[in-house]
Amino acid sequence: MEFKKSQELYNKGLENLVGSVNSPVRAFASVGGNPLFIKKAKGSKITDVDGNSYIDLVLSYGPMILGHRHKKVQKAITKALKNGYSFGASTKNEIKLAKIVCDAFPGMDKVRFVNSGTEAVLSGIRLARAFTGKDKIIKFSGCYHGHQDALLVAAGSGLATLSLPGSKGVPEGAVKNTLIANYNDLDSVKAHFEAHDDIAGVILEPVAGNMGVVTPTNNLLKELKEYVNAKGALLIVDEVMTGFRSKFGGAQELFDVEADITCLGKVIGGGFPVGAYGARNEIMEMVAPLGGMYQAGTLSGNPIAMAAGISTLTTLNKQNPYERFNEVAATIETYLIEAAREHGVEITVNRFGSMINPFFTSKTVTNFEEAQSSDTQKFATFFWEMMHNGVFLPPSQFEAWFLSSALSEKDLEKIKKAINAAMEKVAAS
Ligand code: KE4
Repeated sequence: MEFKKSQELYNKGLENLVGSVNSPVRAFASVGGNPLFIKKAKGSKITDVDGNSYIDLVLSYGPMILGHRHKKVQKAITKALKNGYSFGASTKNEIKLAKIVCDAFPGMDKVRFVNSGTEAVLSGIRLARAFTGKDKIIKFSGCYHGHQDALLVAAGSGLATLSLPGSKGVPEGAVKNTLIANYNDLDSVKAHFEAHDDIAGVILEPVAGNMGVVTPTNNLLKELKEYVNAKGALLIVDEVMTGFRSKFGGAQELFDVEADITCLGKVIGGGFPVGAYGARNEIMEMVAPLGGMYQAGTLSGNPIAMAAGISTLTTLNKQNPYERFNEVAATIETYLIEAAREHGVEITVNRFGSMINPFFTSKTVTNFEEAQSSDTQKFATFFWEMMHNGVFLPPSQFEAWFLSSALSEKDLEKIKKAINAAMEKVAAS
């Protein structure tokens, strides 16, 4: 496999782009080598500028759940483009997408669209503070909620991959109201409530996907909701990754728990920049122009992005691919476990719905510390061999592989072959 043109573009991009990327995880820092430059994608495949084609398990880190360039989404965007790109005023499609979203999440009477998951969480946190009149927020180590100052204290995803304990440029004052708990450890949350009486809310990924995949144990979401509400705080569920992916109503539908505030992104825009936050009326009525909590955005509710979101969610709801996602993920888990056993490689596979990833460790992985015990060098070897065998994975141990409904049986056969070749390479490394 040649990466000559990607290399040329990488070098050219260094002049005006930081690391030749617009998001750190794309830099391939933790797997070595240089970032891929993509030319095009269709269905389950993505093609780089050197003409190498891969089965795509990155899917833009989640949004492309229908696969790339789905015909219904393409049609909806093309139609919307004919009316104009952005108006700075409301359009009918914002109402349409808002209804789809609020119908999917019973805990949401109203929603506000923004332009990214970061913006959705930033606003959700501000809303919890506005509604409760309290300042502190608890987050879980290893969970990543976007790059707002207050939450870059123990983030997973990019920061974990880059092993930075926080971020430069985040002032002490910005994080003094952020408390850190351990995922799947309710007692670590209770300890904070025993020590502080000004906690506005607790935020979590209901299924963690930014330290690799880490699933909640022992009814975590339900117990957290009951405890946090009893303490006069709000449960903020970050469904940027799990929303519409683990189930149409997100992890909340699966675990039968209603968040006080829900944050969304990724799939909701079908590949276009859309984030959202929502809650029941009494909470959302705090938001300007109705209430005193300010939040705004030039391109919020962008009509093209709304059209992409409506067609993506409508198509997804009709397809209802969730059972098949579970089956395909179980099949890939079997491929990984069997190949690892055959080649004597220690792995733990965590999966949840259409999110899956192997950790190169013999330990179970239920939190960030255990995730960090995995052998990232082995992951790097595995990653590159998968690439050479035509499967594009997120270039980091601390990410989730994503499935799309465009994956075919033939793709699965190719993934199986690639996993066997990659596991053999790891065993020999
Ligand atoms: P964005 O601002 O990147 O749209 O969303 C931030 C965010 C919020 N919450 C969760 C649970 C998330 O997973 C994310 C973003 N996820 C990463 C992937 N781990 C996006 C990829 C990237 O940073 O380039």
